[in-house]
Amino acid sequence: MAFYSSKSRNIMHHLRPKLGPLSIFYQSYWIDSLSHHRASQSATIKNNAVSCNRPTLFTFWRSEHIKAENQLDCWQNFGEPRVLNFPGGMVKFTSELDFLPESREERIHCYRILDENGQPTSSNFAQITEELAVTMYTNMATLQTMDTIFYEAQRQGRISFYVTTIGEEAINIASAAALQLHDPVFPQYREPGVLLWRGFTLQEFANQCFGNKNDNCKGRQMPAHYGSDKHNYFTVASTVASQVPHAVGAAYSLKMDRINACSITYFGDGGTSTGDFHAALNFAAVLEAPVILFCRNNGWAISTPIEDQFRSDGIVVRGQAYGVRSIRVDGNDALGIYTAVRAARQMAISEQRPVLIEALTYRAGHHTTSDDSTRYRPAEEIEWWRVAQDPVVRFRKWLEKQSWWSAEAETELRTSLRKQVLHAIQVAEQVEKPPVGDIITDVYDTLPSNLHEQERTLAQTIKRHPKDYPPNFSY
Ligand SMILES: Cc1ncc(C[n+]2csc(CCOP(=O)(O)OP(=O)(O)O)c2C)c(N)n1
Ligand SMILES: [Mg+2]
Repeated sequence: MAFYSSKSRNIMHHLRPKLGPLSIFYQSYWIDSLSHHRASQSATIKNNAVSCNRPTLFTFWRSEHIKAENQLDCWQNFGEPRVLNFPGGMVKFTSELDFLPESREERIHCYRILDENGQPTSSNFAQITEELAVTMYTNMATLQTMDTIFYEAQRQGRISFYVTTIGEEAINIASAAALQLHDPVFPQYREPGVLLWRGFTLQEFANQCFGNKNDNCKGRQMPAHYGSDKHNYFTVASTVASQVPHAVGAAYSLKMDRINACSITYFGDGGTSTGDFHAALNFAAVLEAPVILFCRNNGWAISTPIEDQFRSDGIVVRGQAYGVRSIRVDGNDALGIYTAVRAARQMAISEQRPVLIEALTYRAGHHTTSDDSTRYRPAEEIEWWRVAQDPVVRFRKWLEKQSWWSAEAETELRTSLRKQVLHAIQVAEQVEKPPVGDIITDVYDTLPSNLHEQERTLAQTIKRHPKDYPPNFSY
């Protein structure tokens, strides 16, 4: 700081006699441009076009700071300086002892198109064709059916674990619909709908949950920890938010290779309490990485409510704190989410910048099958969100208003989906488990000796205690 001030003073000392009254002009220019920047800093979506007439307050190039002419306004007129030319841009001085308040007077607004009755509240959304809208709806219904039946299968002891997306179907499907297959996805664990949208079949989901020999993870992951190279969907790692820095790194790599794509990562409100989230956000901002940081703020991190998680106005304000363009959307409005993610993708790629989306929603199911959420939250609260705010019903109402969907189509779809999911489970259950030896393949070219030793011990244990292992458990 002292260095910058003394450097500025020296330059000014040499230049002031040459510039005379011009120096006053420079100062008022800077002050005007500061207030202009503040007024125009929000990015808006109007008439389906993204409008971001927004020079940033922050100057990117440090060298701007030491350009001689920029120093003039700091120390002119033989009086007190009115602005400080500091790395990052001009800073106005003030004699007001004003602490920034901990929050704004009004909470950040939430972008929403469809109200609870599926009625559009404005025409400010991306137009979608009947075909796309119906495909989105059938995918949301598929996800719902898969959740219901897989959950029951866990309760019957047929699979060991499951995670539902109940209440977050719109987030899953509408965001996926706004992306392209070549946009890599870094999921937390409550976004299987993105993979479903990309073509992962019900059979593949079932194979993974049963960990059978057709499971593309070879039975080496917990159920519901899907991943698929083919679908550009990185494998779920349920260490929350550990995937966020990976997504930023991948986005930076896309940028370096000049690939016309962005990466996307999903994480929960709880995930934002990790160091990984903050480090990733800052890296994304500084590297100008084309990444969409999608936060599903569903009110709960297992039994921890958001009031015990943070005191900021949700997550959206944190984006701005790190210099990342951000928006808050209604997580139960498929049209709103689709529009916001499409716009975010366009900005991320064309402007090479990160965008943060906070979707307000509610985890209407238990955290996982290992949880009973009625132990820590009122049943009426769950019911209100599950029924009155159901994103699938809301979207269906809109489809019906468009005459794109009917009661008959609904009955037919639901009957067919139930059959398909049950069939996938029955098939997956019959398929034998992968060979135990697979547990140590695919990592090393040449197996290290300690793994050889563990392999031998495991084989002996299975031989000694055959009853503790399934009959078709082959080595
Ligand atoms: C780094 C880390 N810390 C703690 C956990 C234990 N844990 C598993 S899920 C979870 C809650 C995450 O909540 P949130 O990010 O809001 O996602 P949600 O489950 O609500 O979708 C926690 C704390 C974990 N898996 N990883
Ligand atoms: Mg949560």
